[in-house]
Amino acid sequence: ALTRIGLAGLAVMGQNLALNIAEKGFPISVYNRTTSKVDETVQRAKLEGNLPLYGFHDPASFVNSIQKPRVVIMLVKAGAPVDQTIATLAAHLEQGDCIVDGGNEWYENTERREKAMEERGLLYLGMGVSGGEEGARHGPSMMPGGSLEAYQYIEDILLKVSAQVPDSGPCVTYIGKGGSGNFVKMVLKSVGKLTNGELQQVFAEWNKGELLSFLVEITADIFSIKDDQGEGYLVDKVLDKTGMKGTGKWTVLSGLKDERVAASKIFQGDYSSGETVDKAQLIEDVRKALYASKICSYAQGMNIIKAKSTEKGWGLNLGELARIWKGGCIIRASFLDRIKKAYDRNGELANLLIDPEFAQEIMDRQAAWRRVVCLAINNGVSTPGMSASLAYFDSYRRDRLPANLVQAQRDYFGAHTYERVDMPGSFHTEWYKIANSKI
Ligand code: 2AM
Repeated sequence: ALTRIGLAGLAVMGQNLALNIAEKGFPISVYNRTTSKVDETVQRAKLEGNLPLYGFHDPASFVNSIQKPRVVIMLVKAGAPVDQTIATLAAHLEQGDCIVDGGNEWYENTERREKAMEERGLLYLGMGVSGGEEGARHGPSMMPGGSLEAYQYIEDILLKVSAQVPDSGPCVTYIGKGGSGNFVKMVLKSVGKLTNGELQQVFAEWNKGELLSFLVEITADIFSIKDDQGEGYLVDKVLDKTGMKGTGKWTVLSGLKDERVAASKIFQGDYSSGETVDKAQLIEDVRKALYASKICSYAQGMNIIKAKSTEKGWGLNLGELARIWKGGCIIRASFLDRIKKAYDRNGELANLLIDPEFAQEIMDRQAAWRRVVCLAINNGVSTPGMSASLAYFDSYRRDRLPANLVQAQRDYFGAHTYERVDMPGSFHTEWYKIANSKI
């Protein structure tokens, strides 16, 4: 008998997603360039409950084992490997068949491939999958974009395979046309002298309220784990160097461990301000500051997506995105419900910050937020997230910014012209001549 769907690319994510699909009752064919991984996956399917998963060592018999119209999900390395895998598969696919890229692909590559596939009579989806290997195996958040027809072929599978959140439903929705699925996925991050035990309690307590989220929950857990190789807590033994799987490749300062160690010797000194700090007040302030900062980072993330959606005409539904992120992915948080409601109230909301409920929450927390950032600055502690969020808020709420000076400078050095606050039109001034003729 033919299988319902195929999956090519059996590294960790691919294996787990294939097993998840099989476990939900959809017979699946699997293939990988290196055939030992095919056998490994077949073995796992046996051990994990005789799941309906069938392995193939060559692309032709793999493709021919799938019922028509055929759907193949690819989970291979982004970039050239995806093009190579498409070429291998497409040689055996027929009109109306469909390829789904479930990797973290750059959205413009997805758009290019979708067009190329369309010319060959094939359908294409670029599907962001969030939740790591655990999510892939037991329920990820899935963001499929591209051909709506292709989405409809596999909607029944995706609805069952994705994370299931009570009251919110399965964490999947058709995102929009083109590369929108991959784009949306991409957008998807000592003063108080608290002990690890106290920190564990603080985070556990926070997780009961408005900050309830996966990241706050796991942080509490982390502060409770003792080191099994020696004295003390494990978290203090973990090297402070940010690792990356390749999901985000931008340079971050925390990666430059050796340089930081050298700089710390040059800038030695006592950075403590000597202020007396009330621990209970500080904990309460940090909780509020964290919440306000979170609103700002979600506002910015949503606006990046919104701007691209407008540019590309994708017509994305931001409230739906908040809903499907409630399970599977690391940003899952009760807070996402509130974001969904804000967009349900007003689908054209210019910025989350000005939704009446979020605006009030920011107002109620800004004094605490400013106290925390000031305290950190006074003590030489860097708080990049909280202070950048505060700077964003303080810029966004201003009706006039010092950008007038930048415009004047641009007109001075490059005659780029400027507009005026009091009359329409484009103006240029001979700043240099006027300034120097006065001397
Ligand atoms: P492999 O096991 O044969 O290396 C993650 O690296 C996944 O992408 C693996 O399944 C890997 O297959 C696959 N992959 C990487 N480059 C590939 C390529 N050029 N063609 C096919 N699959 C590739």
